[in-house]
Amino acid sequence: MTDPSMVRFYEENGYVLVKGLLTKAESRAYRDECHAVLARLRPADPTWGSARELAGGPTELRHCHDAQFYSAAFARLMVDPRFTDVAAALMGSENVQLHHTKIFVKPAEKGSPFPMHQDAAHFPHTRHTVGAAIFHFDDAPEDKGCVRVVPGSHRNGPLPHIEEGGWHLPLSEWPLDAAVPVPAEAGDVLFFTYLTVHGSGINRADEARTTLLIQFRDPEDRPAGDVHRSRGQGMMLRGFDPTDGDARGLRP
Ligand SMILES: O=C(O)CCC(=O)C(=O)O
Repeated sequence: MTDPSMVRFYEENGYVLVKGLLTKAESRAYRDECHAVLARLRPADPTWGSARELAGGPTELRHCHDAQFYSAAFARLMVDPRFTDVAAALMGSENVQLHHTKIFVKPAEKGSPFPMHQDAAHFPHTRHTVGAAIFHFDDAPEDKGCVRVVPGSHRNGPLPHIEEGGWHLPLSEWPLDAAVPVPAEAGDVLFFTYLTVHGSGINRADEARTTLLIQFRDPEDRPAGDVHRSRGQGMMLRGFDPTDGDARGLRP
């Protein structure tokens, strides 16, 4: 799955879309699992305050943090070498450690957008190895609110974010429309660095957009602050942790 051109593209642009990492049948099964998990949970809408401003009307988002605690299917996916080998190659590390996971479902016709931001503003680290992998379990064309990126933006380092309305970049300086859409098909996985400026549009289509996001890091990268702790954080997805995780307060 990994080849040098993929790594070069990621280093240069801060993201890469890996086509067909999962089969269509696997994607369908994971999509069903996401919807089944959400159906068992109390509905919670994590739509950012500023997303409402972008949408100009009410939108909705369904989510579940730490998906692997709700279904073993996601625990298996997190350690699948098709994913972890790519994550390792892109980070340039043999070892891949979990930061957190989340399911997002953008409901049909009214799925919430995400204003442009860097994930680094939400959970800063000292070595900036943190990356995201968005698994697409159904097709995500532009009208379904696919992810949009600013290629090369990771090279400018962390940018100041506005706290109010969800920790994002100023809406007028970073319009969603100016970012490059990355439409994806079921089974594709979008990898991007936590410094890559990204966001996503409204789902206006007649089908939900269903994704799982896995945030990962090199275990030798340290959080710059005690923020955004999640269940299972620090779990090794590939290789081993060469540091003293206990000393870093990873044990609850
Ligand atoms: O799933 C999306 O559309 C974007 C999610 C995102 O930007 C995030 O969780 O940081």
